Amino acid sequence: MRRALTLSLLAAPLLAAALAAGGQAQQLGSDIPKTFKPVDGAFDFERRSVDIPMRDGVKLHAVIVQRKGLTDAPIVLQRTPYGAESATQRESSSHGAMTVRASDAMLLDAGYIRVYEDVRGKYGSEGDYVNERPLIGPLNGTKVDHSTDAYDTIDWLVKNLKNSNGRVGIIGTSYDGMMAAMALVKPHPALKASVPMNPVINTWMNDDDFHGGAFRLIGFDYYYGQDAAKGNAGDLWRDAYDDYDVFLRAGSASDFVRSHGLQQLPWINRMLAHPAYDAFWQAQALEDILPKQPQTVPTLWVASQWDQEDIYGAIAAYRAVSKVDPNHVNHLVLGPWAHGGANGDGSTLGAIRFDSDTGLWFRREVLLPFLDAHLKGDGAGDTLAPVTAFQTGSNRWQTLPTWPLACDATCTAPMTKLYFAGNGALDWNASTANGRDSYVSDPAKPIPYRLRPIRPTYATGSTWRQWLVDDQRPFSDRTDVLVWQTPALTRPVAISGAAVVDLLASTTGSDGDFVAKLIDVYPAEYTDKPEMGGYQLPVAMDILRGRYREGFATAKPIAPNQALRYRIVLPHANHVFLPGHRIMVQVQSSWFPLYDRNPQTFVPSIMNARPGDYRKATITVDYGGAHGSAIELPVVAAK
Ligand code: PG9
Repeated sequence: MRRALTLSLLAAPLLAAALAAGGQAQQLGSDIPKTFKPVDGAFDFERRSVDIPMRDGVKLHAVIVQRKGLTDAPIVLQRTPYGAESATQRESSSHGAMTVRASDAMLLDAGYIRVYEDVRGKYGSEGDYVNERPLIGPLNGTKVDHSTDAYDTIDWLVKNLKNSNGRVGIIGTSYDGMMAAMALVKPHPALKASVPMNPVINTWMNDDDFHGGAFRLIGFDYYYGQDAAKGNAGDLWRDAYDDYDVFLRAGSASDFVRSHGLQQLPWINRMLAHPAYDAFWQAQALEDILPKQPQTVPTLWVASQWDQEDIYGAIAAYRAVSKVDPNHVNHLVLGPWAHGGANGDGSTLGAIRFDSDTGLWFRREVLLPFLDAHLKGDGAGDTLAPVTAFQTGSNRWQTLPTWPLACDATCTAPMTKLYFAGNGALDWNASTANGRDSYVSDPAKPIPYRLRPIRPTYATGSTWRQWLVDDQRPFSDRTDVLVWQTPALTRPVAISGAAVVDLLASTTGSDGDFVAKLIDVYPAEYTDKPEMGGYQLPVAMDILRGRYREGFATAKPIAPNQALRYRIVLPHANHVFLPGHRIMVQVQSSWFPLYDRNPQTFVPSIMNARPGDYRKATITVDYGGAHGSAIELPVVAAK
């Protein structure tokens, strides 16, 4: 080593002398070849990118992945605003299954041609991106929408993929699930199956952006990432570690928007301009649009019981299309998952265990047989029950003839009531003694929706996806949270459907929010998992903005100090409260910063509330007698 160094030190002056005497310096080219031809002959898959022309001349970018040597193969399409190229670049591998996420690997292995397409205007696709582009109609005067784009894409695929069998399915989760739902509006004849998973069906009505009329502040991160760039704009800046501090400092939703320059994003302005469920939102409601025509494409609607983003859409759409389904081609799956949980390992969610990998079971036993029946065969092999639902608590799958199994908020028959009573009791019988409980709701100290510090939704290490199963104990002993609970149950109580918390309540303010939680309280000592002793598992929770208690289309002030009814319809659940457990209800008036604070003083738009509008209010909940506050439960026989 030392010898080589000595030689090169000796050689350097000689080389310099030779160059000075007129010798030629070596010319350098680029180390980067003009093209690099990958050596992929041994790969077990083929991948190529194409640009597919739409009826208006715009080209949409798509990536096609398939096992090598496939013939007569069905196609599964996914239309996405999140990047078709990256969806197929999970690992750099010679094995196709490694390049896509696990749930897609199953489809590649099963001999499907997988196609991922960027929706118009995003990533590699031309055209204008319109967030949740409304279908052609009053809100869309162009000649294109996601239904026509799906149609044109399918048309191109069956004509150009020579190894296809001409049968196409469409699948997707969340936004991509909405794409799978929109493809059902005037579907292409080659579309033989659709799988909308946790689809956005109505972003105002309890999907991503509003719940019960309360506005979700956490959406700003999503829209910045999605709308501030054609690809992904990255993360919205913060000035504190804890989002509770970030949003409390900012003020109202529109204050936050201005402080971050988000008024440059048209969709955000549209949300701020339409706080109520007005014609703008009503005209986009897919649960109203889809049933306008008979539904003939076999569809598997996939819902998650603890979906922190789109908890409403799949069940609402399934129920709506079931009314126009002459051939019974619609199916529903309800699993014990968070948003998108069906695509991954479904053994646990937060601290909750399900005794098996429910995601894998769904994909193997439901999804694949469903797709095989309709895309490899003519549908005759579809033996799926109308509804496949996981019963949480007992931790087993059930096949059901319909959903909801019990009567629920939309039935005329009564549900089973558990009445609020004195001393924080919940009673199957209406108590004769009237009573009332109160708390002070202070917008200067809103109740955090989960334990602080609250990290931005999409931050690295964020546990946002499991917040709907967070232990509710830290909230039950706050003075601004009211709690009612049963004694330990002596028999199982099973529910299938949407419970309703029916409050008879008054406020000293002229507006206010009501958050209601249906909770399964674990026994104080729990042998299976000691650390779960006393855990307060939220089975279903939601919020109602008081100004909409008579209807979502128009905001109305609340008459102060008058006992009025507030019906908080909770998300659907298929759950059994086991013997030894208790049923609990919690009521409170803020859930921050998931939802913007209600100033508790009526203002035309809470989006624009000014600092002086936010005032303390005393909330009083009345109980006693048959018409006092209660929770209505969709009780079914516990098997
Ligand atoms: N739930 C996501 C979404 C947010 C906002 C609008 C549309 C969709 C998603 O995961 O796609």
